[in-house]
Amino acid sequence: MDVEEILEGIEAKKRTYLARAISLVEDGSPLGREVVARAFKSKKNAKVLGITGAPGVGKSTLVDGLIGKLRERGGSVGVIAVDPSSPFTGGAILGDRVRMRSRTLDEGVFFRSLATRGHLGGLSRHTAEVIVLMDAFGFDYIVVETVGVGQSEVDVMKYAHSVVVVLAPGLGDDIQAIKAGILEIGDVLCVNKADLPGAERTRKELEMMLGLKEFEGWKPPVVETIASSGEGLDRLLESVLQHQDYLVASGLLEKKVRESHHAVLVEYVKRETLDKIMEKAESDGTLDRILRDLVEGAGDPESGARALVEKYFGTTI
Ligand SMILES: Nc1nc2c(ncn2[C@@H]2O[C@H](COP(=O)(O)OP(=O)(O)OP(=O)(O)O)[C@@H](O)[C@H]2O)c(=O)[nH]1
Ligand SMILES: [Mg+2]
Repeated sequence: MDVEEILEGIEAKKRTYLARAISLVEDGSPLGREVVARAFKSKKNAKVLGITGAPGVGKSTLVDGLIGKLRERGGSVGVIAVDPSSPFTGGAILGDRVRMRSRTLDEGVFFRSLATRGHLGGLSRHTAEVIVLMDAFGFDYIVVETVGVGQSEVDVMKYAHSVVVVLAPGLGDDIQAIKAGILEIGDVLCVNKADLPGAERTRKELEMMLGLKEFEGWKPPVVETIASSGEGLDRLLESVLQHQDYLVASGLLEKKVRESHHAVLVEYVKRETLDKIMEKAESDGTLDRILRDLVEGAGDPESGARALVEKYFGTTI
């Protein structure tokens, strides 16, 4: 398969070509990179939603329910499930975590999971690239689900226009994680498992924390849901769509898009510089030599880094 054939397949909305392009991206193949670069130019402006939160709070169940609501409105949906903690792609663990129970036969829904394959930078970049491919394919909505509440989730959420942070009662760590900064990224806060004891308390804690913060323009609403029964899903979707409207009306969408391009650009520059330097230095033994010097006290990291940049770029930058 060549670039033209894959792009034509994607334009013609053939799912096998989209799947193939995503695999190429995951493999880091030059062909995949070329496809993404070309597909970028036929972007169609899908709405990108992010869903994040601690393991087991009900993200996948929520996504499944939201897909149902979006389908009722006639929208098509691409789903990307990102799992920074799992080294497996499509393996049993990830499969269980993210399986969309009822959507496998729906032509308007396309599901794909991405795992680390070793390095986190790659995962964030691959997510951005898969968003480009799904957008070129023409999905109305792209939903990105990430497991966990760490820095890599925050990185991935840069690509979403609206981010839903999901919590569930009884997970004390959740609130801690939020204090550590995840609140910064939530445009809508969802307290799922509202059928369980403690949901009320979690909601109140959130509202108290929100009350301590100042917001300009958009204050994240707190929405209670019971994803397993579908209760509250309409309100959740409504809040997300209101946020999208707000972004457009306030001109913030443009700023967000620009910021996400900036994040991707940084990832690409890293790949073109840092990743290449480290790969070369590792394969030709230079890294080994520099590290040995550091261990023996014969060198220092500053000079080592300069030597690496100079060696492979022929200049210090
Ligand atoms: N009681 C109750 N259980 C729920 C609710 N929503 C989801 N669950 C259950 O919680 C468990 C985890 O749900 P998932 O949707 O897989 O959660 P997740 O956040 O995607 O999990 P990870 O992908 O592993 O992080 C499942 O057994 C769900 O059936 C809810 O509203 N109430
Ligand atoms: Mg999940």
